[in-house]
Amino acid sequence: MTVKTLDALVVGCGFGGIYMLRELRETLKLNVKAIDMNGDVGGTWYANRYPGAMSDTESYIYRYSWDKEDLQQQHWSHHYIQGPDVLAYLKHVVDRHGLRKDMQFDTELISADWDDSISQWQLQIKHNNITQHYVVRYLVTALGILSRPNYPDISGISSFKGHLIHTAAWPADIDLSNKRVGIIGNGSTGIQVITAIAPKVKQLLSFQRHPQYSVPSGDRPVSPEYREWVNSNYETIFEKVRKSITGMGVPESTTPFTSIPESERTQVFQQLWSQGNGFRFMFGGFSDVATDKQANEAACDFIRSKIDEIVTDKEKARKLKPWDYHARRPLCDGGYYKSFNLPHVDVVALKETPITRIVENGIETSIIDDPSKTTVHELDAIIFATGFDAIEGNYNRLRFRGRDGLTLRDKWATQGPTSYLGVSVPSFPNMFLVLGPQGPFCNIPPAIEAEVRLCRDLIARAEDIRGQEGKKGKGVVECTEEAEKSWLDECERAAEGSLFKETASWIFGCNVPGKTVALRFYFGGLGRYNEVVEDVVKEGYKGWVGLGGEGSQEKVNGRVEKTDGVVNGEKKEVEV
Ligand code: NA7
Repeated sequence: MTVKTLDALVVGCGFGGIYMLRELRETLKLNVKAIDMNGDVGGTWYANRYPGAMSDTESYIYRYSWDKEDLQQQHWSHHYIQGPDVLAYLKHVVDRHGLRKDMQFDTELISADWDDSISQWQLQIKHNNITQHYVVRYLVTALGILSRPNYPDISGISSFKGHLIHTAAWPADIDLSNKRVGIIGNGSTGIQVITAIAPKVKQLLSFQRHPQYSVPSGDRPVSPEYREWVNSNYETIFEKVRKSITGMGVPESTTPFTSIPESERTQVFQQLWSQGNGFRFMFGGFSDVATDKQANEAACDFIRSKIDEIVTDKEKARKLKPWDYHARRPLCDGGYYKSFNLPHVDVVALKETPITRIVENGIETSIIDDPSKTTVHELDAIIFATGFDAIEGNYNRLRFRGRDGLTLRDKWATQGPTSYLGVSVPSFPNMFLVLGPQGPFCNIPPAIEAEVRLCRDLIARAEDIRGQEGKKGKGVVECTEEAEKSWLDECERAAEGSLFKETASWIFGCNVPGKTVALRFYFGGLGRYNEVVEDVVKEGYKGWVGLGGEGSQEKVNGRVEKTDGVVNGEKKEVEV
């Protein structure tokens, strides 16, 4: 068997994997490779090429902050970036930094086993149906939090004779014009697809379980003056983003809802609505919409009144109006509710008329009070906009076996996925997760940057220690159970009082039947997360052993000095 050695393998070539590869190769000068199951770079943006895909972060911060020259040169036409433009940007970054030569596509990690005898990871990866074996010191997983598609558990799916499409695997050649289309799911993805395809299809039915609160995106072209302002202020802009709660580039209010007169509150919501952006609406006017029931209900009422204003058919408006807290991921759109004014667009309220099964020519629903009365909605295509097995979905699909044979799947089976600061798991030495569980809930690129830098610095420290110890040094770094526990406690504290906790969504794992419902994010904000990381680093990487911090090198190496099998760091192929 041929075993190739590398210093590090990065799994995933999306936002996280690209930056990690760059840092390990350019900053740490390691021999590193990045692999991805997809046919090219882009991660979630590669897979989710559905019509209407768009980032809802201000475009000038939905990007890397570290290439200052590129920030000045790479322009966006609009305030929000469309999916194809995000993909083009990531390809541009990869080519600009010559990263492609260390990337391998259509390549899947199959298993990763920690080998205590050599203090390295034994990996199996598959490319063109051929399994390859690698031995690496560092394993970095940038698998994406929203990348394993969630298919609904509805009977009869395979009997459908028309097109079956998941938004996270959108076929390049599908033409939906003149088709009768049913779409299941109206989260962030569903409302984007509905808005984009409604004017083009023959008929569109939204099969909706929970109606959603959405506000206008406010997208518009970027003026030259605005662009100039952004270019001249990038340092300050990114500094503010790193210190903010959401990292979204929207103002974050410190004004409690009840602190201003009742007569002025609607006006605040109206102003937010006119400016656009779901995060601005939730965080920009009042500080407590996500935590205070009265503030939240007022926000809900405001959006419900807008639905009544926009949607002319009273019955459609009734079905589209949400009743629960406005405490899922905030949404925005480019005319979602208005789409239902088109005569060929309608909503099927699944709480009243649930899906009984999928049949060969469409979706069958019944009536909640009389299940014997069924209706078949005839369709040419069914779109599943049913989201993802988020956060741990891709980890559970693979085999990660850490110290003493423990698999990540088993470790996470009962209490849900856990980590220390989103990047490290006890008993999984020298494994670094980009956007693992309990990372900050915020705009993704700045969260990725924070986590990649932390992983890079941990690896750099491990490399230093390995160097100091001479050829026999292993440079093994691992977080402790206590550190993970204390971070989980901190995450629980930060989520206390959040209405998100009381509202079922993918954020807590409620969207996949059988998934453990648990806290999967840090709700303390990106700024606070960055402060915690800074403190941890100042305290000698508190919580990790093997880096000269609170633990000792001996403590970790004591466990791994059992044998002296050395494959370390050789940049060549070896036969074993
Ligand atoms: P989401 O936000 O998880 O939305 C999935 C949607 O699919 C949501 O409306 C669900 O209804 C619906 N769904 C899921 N399963 C079913 C079944 N079995 N029957 C009917 N409806 C179902 O995924 P998205 O892709 O929209 O967004 C995920 C993130 O990606 C988003 O937050 C952005 O950050 C990018 P439910 O609300 O559960 O009743």
